[in-house]
Amino acid sequence: MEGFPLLKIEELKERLQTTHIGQTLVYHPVIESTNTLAMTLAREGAALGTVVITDEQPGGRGRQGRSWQTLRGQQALLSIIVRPSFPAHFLVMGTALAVLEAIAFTTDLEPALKWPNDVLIGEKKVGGILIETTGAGNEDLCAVVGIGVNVYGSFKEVPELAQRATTIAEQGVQSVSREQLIATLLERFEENYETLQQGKDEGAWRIWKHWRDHLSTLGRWVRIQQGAQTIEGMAAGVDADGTLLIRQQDGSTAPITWGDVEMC
Ligand code: BT5
Repeated sequence: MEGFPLLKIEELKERLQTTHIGQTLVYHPVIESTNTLAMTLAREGAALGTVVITDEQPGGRGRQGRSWQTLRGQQALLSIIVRPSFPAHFLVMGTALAVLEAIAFTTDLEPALKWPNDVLIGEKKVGGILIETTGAGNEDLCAVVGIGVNVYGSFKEVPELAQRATTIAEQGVQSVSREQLIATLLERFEENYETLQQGKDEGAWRIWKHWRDHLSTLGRWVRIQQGAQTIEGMAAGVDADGTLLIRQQDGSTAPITWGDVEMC
């Protein structure tokens, strides 16, 4: 891996202070997509908290068939297998917060969230999340939480990402340890996940409020693309299940549950 060392898995294990999440680590230097492998392992009955992790991911996936671009050996690329008994929108919130908190704690940068779960520094994306589920009928719902964070390097030479993507190093923090960032990310994720698994309203409410407080989308004029349809207006708020509320020019409010948000 030219110039960049591979992840030190033993060091990551030493740094990791979790009970379940990441206690089983499946590492390969190259994996087509950690989410795809994690989905296979989940169907085969992998233990709760199993984490699939890599240094290079040629087939990294985003939402809706999009791709996630790899900078070899310079990102945190992982997928976590969980079995949530709480609604999926809370998993989105708990995961986005975990990424945000891990970056904030290990770098002192101040990331923000773009609804529903892009992690930004300034206006540029530093982290993305792809949650996929498996399980039907009598099987428990199993979710694979895929996370990509850009740590070193830059996307300046990648025309379609130069204006929209950034890395932690590009934001001035060159020295962050990927092992520490990943350990902190898994710890933050575990804490949020366990809070939500307890099923108590106050825990879920705390996570919702924290997530909402970090949404840089709110108060901005936004354009939302839902397939061929575009909705434009002021991002006025989010409701209890994370639905984005858009105040349109005619005074009506459009509830948004999916789509791509562009901040104008
Ligand atoms: C996402 O999708 O942001 C979800 C990304 C999830 C990636 C992780 S890595 C580990 C795991 N295994 C996988 O195969 N995937 C997950 P979406 O919101 O659809 O955003 C995709 C868009 O983000 C692309 O169309 C690009 O515009 C942009 N993009 C692609 N690569 C990027 C990068 N490395 N950094 C920032 N933006 C990127």
